[in-house]
Amino acid sequence: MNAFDRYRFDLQGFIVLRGVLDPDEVRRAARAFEWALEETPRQDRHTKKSGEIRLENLLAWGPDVVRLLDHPAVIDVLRDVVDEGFRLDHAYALWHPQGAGQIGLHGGGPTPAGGAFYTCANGRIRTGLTAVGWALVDPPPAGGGFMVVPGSHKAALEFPPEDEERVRAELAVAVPLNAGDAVVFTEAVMHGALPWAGDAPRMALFFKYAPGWAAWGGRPSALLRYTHANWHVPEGLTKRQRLILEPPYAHSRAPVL
Ligand SMILES: O=C(O)CCC(=O)C(=O)O
Repeated sequence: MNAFDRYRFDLQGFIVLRGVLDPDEVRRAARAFEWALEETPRQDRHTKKSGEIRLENLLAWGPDVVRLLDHPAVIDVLRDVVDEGFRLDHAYALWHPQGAGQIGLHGGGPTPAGGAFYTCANGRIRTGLTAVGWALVDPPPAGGGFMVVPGSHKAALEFPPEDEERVRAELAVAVPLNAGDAVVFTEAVMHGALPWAGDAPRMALFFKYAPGWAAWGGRPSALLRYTHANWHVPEGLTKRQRLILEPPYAHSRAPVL
């Protein structure tokens, strides 16, 4: 990251990377998503009343999605804000028809939730669980998708839960992401999502990373995080991708180059 982007991430708790994927790369990733919607067995499709479908076996979707795991644009940011030896903790995809996808504000404040810490000392940012959200569909004019309270990862006071409506109306900002954009955010920043207000369903992919020595999820490795019948490690991963999928440990952890 350049100095400006590092400053921006520290100040706001997130950064939007515009146009990382070109239209053809977006089309191919969206096709893989559609394939997964068809092929994922019912017991592995997490469907909500709102119509939201959440799928978790992204690494089985083929090269057009697997390559996002260590896309050079996000590696650059993750090395700077998480750790040089970061790892994938878990990953999932969200499909939202019109009206679905609202997520209440969470994170922020002086008490980091679980492994979502944030520090910046001696010029070095360190974050715990850190998300990369990829948009495969343009945002509808009426809005929907990621929202954030910029700077809230450094809040010194607790969030007043009875004022969630006010925080949302006065402090949260919607972050419209075009197809091919990625947002990188620390899970320590207060964030959530607005209901999707478009005819074309939202398709978003989330890869969540942790320092190499840490696990946020309840399983020791991203490969095991969502163990189920059809989970498998795809053939043909690069050495770097395998490194990012290694379980958490500190001693002699190799940097992700
Ligand atoms: O749907 C979104 O964009 C927000 C996702 C979210 O809240 C999270 O990843 O913790």
